[in-house]
Amino acid sequence: NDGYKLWLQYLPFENKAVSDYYRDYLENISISGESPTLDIIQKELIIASKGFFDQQVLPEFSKTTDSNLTWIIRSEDLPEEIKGKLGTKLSEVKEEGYWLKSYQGKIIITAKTDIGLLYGTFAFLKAIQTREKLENLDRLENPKIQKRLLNHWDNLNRTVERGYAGFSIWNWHRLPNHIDQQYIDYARANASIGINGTSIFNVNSNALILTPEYLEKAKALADAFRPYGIKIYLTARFNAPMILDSLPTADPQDPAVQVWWKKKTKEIYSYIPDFGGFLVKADSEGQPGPHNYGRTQADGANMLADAVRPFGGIVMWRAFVYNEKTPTDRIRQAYDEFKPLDGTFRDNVIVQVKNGPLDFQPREPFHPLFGAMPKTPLMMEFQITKEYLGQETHWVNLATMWREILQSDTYAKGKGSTVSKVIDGSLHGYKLTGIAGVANIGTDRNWTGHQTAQADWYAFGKLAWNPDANIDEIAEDWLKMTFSNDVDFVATSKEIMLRSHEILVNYMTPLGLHHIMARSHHWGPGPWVTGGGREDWTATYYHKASEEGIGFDRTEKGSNALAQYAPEWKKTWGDADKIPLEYLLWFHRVSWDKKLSTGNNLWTEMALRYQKGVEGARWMQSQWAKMEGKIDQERYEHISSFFKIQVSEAEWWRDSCLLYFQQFSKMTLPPGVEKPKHDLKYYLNFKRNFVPGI
Ligand code: BDP
Repeated sequence: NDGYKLWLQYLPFENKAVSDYYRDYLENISISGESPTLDIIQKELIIASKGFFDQQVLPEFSKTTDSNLTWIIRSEDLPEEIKGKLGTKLSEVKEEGYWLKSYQGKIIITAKTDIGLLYGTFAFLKAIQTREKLENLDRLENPKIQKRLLNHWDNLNRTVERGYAGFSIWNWHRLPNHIDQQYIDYARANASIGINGTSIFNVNSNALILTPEYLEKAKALADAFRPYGIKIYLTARFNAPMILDSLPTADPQDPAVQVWWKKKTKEIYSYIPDFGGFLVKADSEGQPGPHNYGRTQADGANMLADAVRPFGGIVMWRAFVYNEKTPTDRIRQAYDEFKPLDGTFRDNVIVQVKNGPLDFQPREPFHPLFGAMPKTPLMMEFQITKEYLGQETHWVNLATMWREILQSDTYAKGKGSTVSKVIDGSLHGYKLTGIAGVANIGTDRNWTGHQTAQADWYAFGKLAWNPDANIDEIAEDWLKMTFSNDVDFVATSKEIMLRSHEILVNYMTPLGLHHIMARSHHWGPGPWVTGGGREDWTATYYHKASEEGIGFDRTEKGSNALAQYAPEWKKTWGDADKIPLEYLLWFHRVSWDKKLSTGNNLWTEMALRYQKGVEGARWMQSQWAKMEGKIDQERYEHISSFFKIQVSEAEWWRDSCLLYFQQFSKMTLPPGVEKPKHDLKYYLNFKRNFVPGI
């Protein structure tokens, strides 16, 4: 088992009793109606049964409901009598929702749309995979967020920006004629977790993607994904009119530019009638944008919004806008730029905001734009690929980090104004809602490099469907569906998952440290990174370590980025004695001998946390070792070997960071912290072994 089947393993039932129990529901199934999506439902049930029953049982399908125990049927087609019995609750099922209902000994999977039926079928199969009792099933679900997207940062040459699982799965050369089975399995996996959109190209875009040759390829993918409820989106390079048609400008106020985008958009819709819209990275890290013409982000976004509006498309405009001219603090820029524009965007624009104000660090406070733009829909951007979290070889459960962000309180409308309520639209009454995850998928057989990084893809989908979903349950379901229902296995592995994020933060960036990774490729420690063209791309800019202390003062005495948050936060985060230690050095600059709430001084606390992180990684490894024999050997060993990397890299982070910071603290390592394996010089030179990155 190489992991290719993800969480859709449909592993054989463990014994006859379990098999007999579910058999009745899987043997005879009625599917009312006809459509490509209903065909997919049928196929999925066959795949599942083949797995569950080891090829021994195949479902029989009928169009009529009759005696079958499982019904898959649109709500409008339900027999009147049953409609009556189900009552008004039936009308609570919305466009993409479904209702899984046990009714007089049958299981009824009903929905308004065929996509709802597909989601309902996956929910039914999940109930079986996780060994739920079916008799009392009563699950009515509607997605809380409308646009649930993966963002691929895939390039035309098939490299993937910040991709750690091989090359891009989009084989541009073979498209549009060859639709690889992997595309179909990709669509199945996404549909099984409710993802309904995919932006297939890098945000650092290439205008070529908008040319007929590539539109034809995108169309082929769109056609393949449509019956799975997945729409295609494309990234728009802001100066595409200049690149593709030699226009003298890309100024959004220039009528010729506006006409160009309108024509281009019409052309895209002629290939893909249900094209979702554009995703744009502008005025950031060298990407062209409205700033080049003295225009605002709203000017740029609105021009594209007007082009897609006649076709029902949207524009996802990223808030990751910053430049090298940051006077004091890079992390202030997005808020300073976007907040004054609140209410000036067209209603088919949604601003896509990263979870934190810097850039996908192992831990950041939530982005202050959440809660600050009541008149402009904001969507969340999470990074599923682990650029800053050990890339593909560290096991870290990202859902834990995402929950921390989603459940953070913005106080925008008083206590309880969580980020999740901002993005599900309920707080400000947004008409458009969305969430995006930067995909961690590549050509590796197991899709994601680390077997357990599949869990991040899975959890992203689940949180996109419901940002308040319980992440313990998500982890547990994923383990059962992916590996085994063995009680010990699930309990032990779940504990590893749920503790993994804090462990990683401890061995990488404890106490609110951030951006201390190696330059450019971002793999491994680099607290010494300094100089070069851009200060805001160095580590020293962020930690500011000296003999006096360490940390970035973001209070009123410093950059005052803290003022971008609600005043309630000032009370705790603004006070170095009250702030949770997790964020201390993010907001404060403190002396090495400062006494902390733990009773330790800063230096001792930092050293102990690094040590704790390493011990945590070793604990994860030793817990995992006990899992041998409980799952297939192939995946067990794959994960075991990655643990060797994770533990040694945790030690590398601890040793090199402590040696580096010790130059400033000038204090000895406290008891309990292991002596570094090498001297600082070794770690400084070590970086030379890496090719400066993509
Ligand atoms: C940073 C990545 C860079 C991306 C950028 C972005 O290092 O490769 O292009 O984010 O989100 O995290 O645009």
